[in-house]
Amino acid sequence: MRETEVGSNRPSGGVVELPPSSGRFRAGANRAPCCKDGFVNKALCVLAVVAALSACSKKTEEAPVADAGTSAPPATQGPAQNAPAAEPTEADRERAEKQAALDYATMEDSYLNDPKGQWAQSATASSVFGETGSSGPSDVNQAQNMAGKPDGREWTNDHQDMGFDTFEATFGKPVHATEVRVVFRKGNEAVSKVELKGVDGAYTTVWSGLNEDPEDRRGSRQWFVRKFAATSNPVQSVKVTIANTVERGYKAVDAVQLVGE
Ligand SMILES: [Ca+2]
Repeated sequence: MRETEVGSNRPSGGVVELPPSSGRFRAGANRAPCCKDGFVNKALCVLAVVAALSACSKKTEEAPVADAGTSAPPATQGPAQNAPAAEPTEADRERAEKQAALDYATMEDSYLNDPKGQWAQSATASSVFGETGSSGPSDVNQAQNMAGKPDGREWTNDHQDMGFDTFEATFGKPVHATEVRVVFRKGNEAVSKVELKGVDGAYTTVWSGLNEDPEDRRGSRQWFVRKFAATSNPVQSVKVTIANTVERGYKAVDAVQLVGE
């Protein structure tokens, strides 16, 4: 604080006498009669000191920081890594959807034309939609619709959220199997077990548990795929178990593929 500022803000009539070491006020030039003798004068003198100090303090609080503008970093120089990422445009989203569809087509084509893959020759199931009704199941829901390559004709089970269902697909050529692929239209999340039936009639479980495959929304079909080490014995059939309550609603399967040689 500069000395001249204190003097200009001193209350009218206030007179101050500070020790010489202070150097903050021009005490000598402002010496007043109130500081000469007597209790009243001393009291007035104390009040004057308090008033002067108060004015000085207020002045200090109000005084702007002289170098604030030069030492503080500019507000525009914040860390670049905190800047929010730009929102994708409509064109970006459309391109991403097309790319996903292309990826799906490439994946599906590799399955459909796999030289080591074969489609089921026949199929049976534990239930068929409509079998508990008075007119029985319709042909459009029969298990045999799972035979052959994907064609839009499906087997549909008769339970939405109760118990388990199974279906078994049999293949024309027994192979040392390495992979099973099942084409669902819906219900693939409910698959809970995959067994292989050898030519000797024995079943071997190659996978069981909770299906945690992410939902594939890129195409019209859901491919449930499980890979495993080549079986030592030739495989003739694939048995798949579905836990109906895991994914509620009727399940619809189009085709079953066995991979091996
Ligand atoms: Ca079919």
